[in-house]
Amino acid sequence: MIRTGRLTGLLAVFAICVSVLCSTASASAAEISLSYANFPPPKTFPCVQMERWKQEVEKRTNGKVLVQTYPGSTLLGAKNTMRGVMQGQADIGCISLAYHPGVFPLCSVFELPLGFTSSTSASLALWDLYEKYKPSEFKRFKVLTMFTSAPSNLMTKDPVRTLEDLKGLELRASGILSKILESLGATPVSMPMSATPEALQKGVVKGLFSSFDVLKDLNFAEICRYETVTNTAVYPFAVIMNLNAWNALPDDVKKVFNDLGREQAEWTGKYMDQHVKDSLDWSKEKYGIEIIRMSDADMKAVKEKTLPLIEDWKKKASSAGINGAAVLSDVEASRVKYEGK
Ligand code: 3IO
Repeated sequence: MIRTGRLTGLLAVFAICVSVLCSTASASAAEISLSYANFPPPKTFPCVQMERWKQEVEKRTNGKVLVQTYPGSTLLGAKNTMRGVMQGQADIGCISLAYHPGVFPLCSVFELPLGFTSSTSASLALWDLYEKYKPSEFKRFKVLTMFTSAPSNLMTKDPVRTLEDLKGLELRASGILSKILESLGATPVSMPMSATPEALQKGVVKGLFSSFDVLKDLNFAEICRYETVTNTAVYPFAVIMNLNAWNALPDDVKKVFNDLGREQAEWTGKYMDQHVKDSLDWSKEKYGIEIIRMSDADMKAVKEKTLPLIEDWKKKASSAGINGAAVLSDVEASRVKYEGK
C-alpha cells in the first residue's frame, strides 16, 4: 500500500511537471488564441473557408496566432452568433445576413435577384460594397471578410417544372429569399440552413431554396432528387470579430487579417463555384438527380414577379438613410466588372 502510494505520488509530481512544461511551451508558441464560431456542419463551405482562414493566419503570423474553430454550432448557433461575438463568448463568428431581417439594410441588397451568376463575382462585389460604404450596420464589429453562396436554386422532393408547380409548396429559405419564393406563389418557411436537414426529414418543408453545394455537403440530394435552375439571388455572409479582441491585437497581426479580407472573399467564391460543379456531378452519380430548366416564359415571369422586391428594399434602405439607387448602381457596376457582361 505504502509503496504504491509513494509511486503514485512520484507519478503525480512527474505528471504535474510535464503538464507545466507543456503548457508553457504551447503558450510561448502561440501568444494569441482566438475562438471562431460557425453554425453549419464542418463539410459545408462556410466551415471550409473558416479552416482555410485559420491555416493562412497561423502560417502568416508564424504561429503567433492560434485559431480554434468551432463548426456545427458547437460554440454559437446561427441566430445567436452576432450577440455571442458582441459579448465576447467567441472572438470571431460567421453569420448569414439573411437570418437577421432588417439588421443589414445595406448589405441585404445581395439577397435581391440581381443576376449574379457566380459566387466569385458576387463575393468580390459584396466585399467592394462593404469597403466603399463601411456601413454602420456593422459598427459593433470588425468585419474580417465577406462572401456569398452561389446563386440560389430550387431543390425539391417533387419536380418543379413550371411556376404552376410552385403554388403553395412549402420550401425553406431565409430573409429576402423567402420573399422571392412568396412572390412566385410558394409557401416559404424561414429557418437557418442548420435547421433544414431535420425539417426536410420530418416533411415540414418539401424542399429548399439555396445553392447546389448542399446537395452533397448535407446529402440533400438523397431527399431532393429534383433541382430546378432559377439562378436568382445569393446569400451574403460576414465574418465578424469582437471589437475589444480586435483592438487588443498587435499591428502586425491586424495587417495579416486586413490583407486577408479581399483575398479570402475571392478564395471562398472560387471554392464555392468549383464545389457546386462537384456537388452536382456527385449527386447525379449517386442519386440520379434531375436538373430542370423552366421555359423562357416562366423565367421571364420570375423576373417580373420579383421586381417589386427591389423597390421594397429601396424604401427600407431609404428609411435607414441609405441611397438605395446609388447602392444598386454600384453593385451592378461591380457585377459587370467581375462578370464581364
Ligand atoms: C449555406 C449555409 C450554410 C451551409 C451551406 C450553405 N450553402 C448555401 C448557404 C446559404 C443559405 O442557404 C443560408 O441559409 O445561408
